[in-house]
Amino acid sequence: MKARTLAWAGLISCVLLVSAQAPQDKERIEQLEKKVTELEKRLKATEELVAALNSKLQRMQDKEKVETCVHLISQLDQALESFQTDYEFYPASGNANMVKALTARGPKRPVYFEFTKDMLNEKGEVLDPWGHPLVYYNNLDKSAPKEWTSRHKSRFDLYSYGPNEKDDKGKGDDVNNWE
Ligand SMILES: [Ca+2]
Repeated sequence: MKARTLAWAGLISCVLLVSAQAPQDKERIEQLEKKVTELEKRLKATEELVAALNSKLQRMQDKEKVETCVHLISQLDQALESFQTDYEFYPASGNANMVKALTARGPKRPVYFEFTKDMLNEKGEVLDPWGHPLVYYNNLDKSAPKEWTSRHKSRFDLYSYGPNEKDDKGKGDDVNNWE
């Protein structure tokens, strides 16, 4: 009998203890939930910041690459003019034809343009800073595709696909030698 009373008393004290702690636990859980929500917000904000920084970095890299590309096209333009001065014609259309002609030894100079290995692909085409071959059309040899609208009628058109890495036929973000 005594043992039973003691057991009941123990059980009642446990219930009382749990019910006494319950509001505190609830509060604690709520606090923890708040913290989790706060951390989730912070994480989201951090992710957004990282995305914004990556986008800014990408734009900066693209800007740098565009400048490099403009410089490369301008240098090739000059080299092609030097070639024309010596031979009185421009190299035949096609990137690899241009590279081949410009690396041939001219009568007045060793080569018209020195390409480093990393500037060329396995087909011997010169690449833009995004790794795509430049497009070169000699507008006098009439070998450009029919749909091509030549800009330098009596010279050549040279362009890069630009930062979007897509052929916009010299328009859009393409980097070219006529604008
Ligand atoms: Ca483009």
